[in-house]
Amino acid sequence: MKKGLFITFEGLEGAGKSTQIKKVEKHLASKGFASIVTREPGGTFIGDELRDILLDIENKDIDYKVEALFYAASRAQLVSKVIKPALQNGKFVLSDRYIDSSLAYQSYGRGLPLDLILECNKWAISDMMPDITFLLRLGAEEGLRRCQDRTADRIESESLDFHQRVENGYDELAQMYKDRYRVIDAKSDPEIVSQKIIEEIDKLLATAKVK
Ligand code: T5A
Repeated sequence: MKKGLFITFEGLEGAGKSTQIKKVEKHLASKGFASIVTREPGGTFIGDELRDILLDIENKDIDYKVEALFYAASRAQLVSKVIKPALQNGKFVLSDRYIDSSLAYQSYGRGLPLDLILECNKWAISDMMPDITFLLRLGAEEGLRRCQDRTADRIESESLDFHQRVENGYDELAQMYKDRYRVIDAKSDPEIVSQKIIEEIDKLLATAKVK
């Protein structure tokens, strides 16, 4: 069965994930590879409904367990309806956030047990892990500063302390999953960031012998 590559982008708010995904999509297209772009939470009808609930600033009293389960539910729907079929059709999937966001935000940020968040999400994604994960590394203060011109959603409006716990969480995850993670300094100009990401993707294409 044909199988495309599954590439995820992680990092704090304002790290530049969406900006970089557009560049990667273009690069892949220039090499003749078809890709789809997904974002989390959301990307399906059910997922978008959950996204509205999760990001609505009015829902301040949402229980952390419910928050974690809603993110996992949105992901389960996305994997079964969009990601899995696309990969099976030989497409590349570029996902703006995935399982690592739940590990970073719901475990390191909220303080929920890492093993439970991991297990529940592995079940949600039917063990469909990314081939490679780019962590766009940027300090929490800088990331929030980049987003200050727009209205903050429920997670973005959390304290700096929360965002710093998420930042540290990502650093730990990058150590834990060294083989899968590529840590990219996201402070530089978007073109420089993009060059580094594309170099890594080209290496992966060469080793994965994708045709
Ligand atoms: N969440 C999500 C969880 O808690 N658990 C989960 O399991 C999941 C999946 C999603 C929220 O949900 C949380 C995390 C999030 O808080 P969202 O709106 O989808 O909310 O938020 P983000 O994914 O964080 O999207 P952002 O738009 O905030 O960040 P991006 O995509 O990383 O940044 P981007 O590309 O939009 O750029 C932001 C700004 O910075 C500029 C851009 O022009 C833009 O203005 N920029 C740069 N400026 C200088 N230098 C660069 N290199 C730049 N790159 C981009």
